[in-house]
Amino acid sequence: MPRPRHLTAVALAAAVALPAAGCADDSPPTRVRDGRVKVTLDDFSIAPQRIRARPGRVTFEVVNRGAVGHTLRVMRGEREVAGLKTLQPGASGTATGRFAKGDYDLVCVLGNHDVLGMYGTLTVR
Ligand SMILES: [Cu+2]
Repeated sequence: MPRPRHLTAVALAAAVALPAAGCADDSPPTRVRDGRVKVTLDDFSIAPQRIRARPGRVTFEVVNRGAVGHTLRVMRGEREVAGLKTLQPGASGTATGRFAKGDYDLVCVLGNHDVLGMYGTLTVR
């Protein structure tokens, strides 16, 4: 039986409606190993949603498993530290940045995808 995608999107949107909780994903954060981490974009999610890294260079190996185009930007406030152009469905790419200690946001900047659930965090310690 096919997975009802619209229900998944609604559930994610509901989770976003509780920003103070910050626990849409209860699994432990994914640790960057050897400066690399795999990220999967879907309609409408970023997985893993929480990533931890040591200061330094990090390369995100990104694949779009969704049915529409997606991007990944890693932001510190308004500043983009790493990012890639729009990935069409099935496409993959990499984004590399140099990260100091701090808290960063992962986001797909297309349409209202962030509101639909395409957001996450990178914590560098
Ligand atoms: Cu998107």
